[in-house]
Amino acid sequence: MATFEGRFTEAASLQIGVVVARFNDLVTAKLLSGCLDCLSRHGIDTGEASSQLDVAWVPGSFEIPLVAQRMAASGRYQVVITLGAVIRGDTPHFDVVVAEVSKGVAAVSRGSGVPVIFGVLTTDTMQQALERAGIKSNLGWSYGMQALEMGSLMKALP
Ligand code: INI
Repeated sequence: MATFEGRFTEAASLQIGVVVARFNDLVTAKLLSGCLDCLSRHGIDTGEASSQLDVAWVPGSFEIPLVAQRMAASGRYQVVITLGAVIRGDTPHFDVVVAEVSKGVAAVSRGSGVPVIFGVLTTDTMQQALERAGIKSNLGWSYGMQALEMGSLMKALP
């Protein structure tokens, strides 16, 4: 029997692409900074001149799957992280955007074979989103951990 697990100590061998939505950037910029903090403290070079990490900004979460697909298909990245914040407010647009981004990210991941981390917050209020982006904890950090784990696991699997 073989058991496969991702490690958090293989950052040196990972190239990571991040797609982040500008919509609700009060939230998404905080998710990005939590995510980069996690990656940096695990050994990923997150500096301006880094050749290990690229960040692509898109207008909103609806556009995330297209750019994640381009990154995954490039062959350059072992893992792609998506970051967004869809806040219900009073608009039915919420359901459309959430359905498209969630299904789209899953389809990109399965279709490309590259793990794509789903870091899109879906909340009823801005307050709830901010709580998940740093006021209470920063889920951006968790998405960074999940990226390291999946990048490592996919390398380990036959
Ligand atoms: N995009 C988001 O990332 N979050 C939202 O809450 C949101 N709402 O509520 O409308 C949102 N809309 C924009 C959408 O993602 C696209 O950028 C836009 O429709 C253009 O295609």
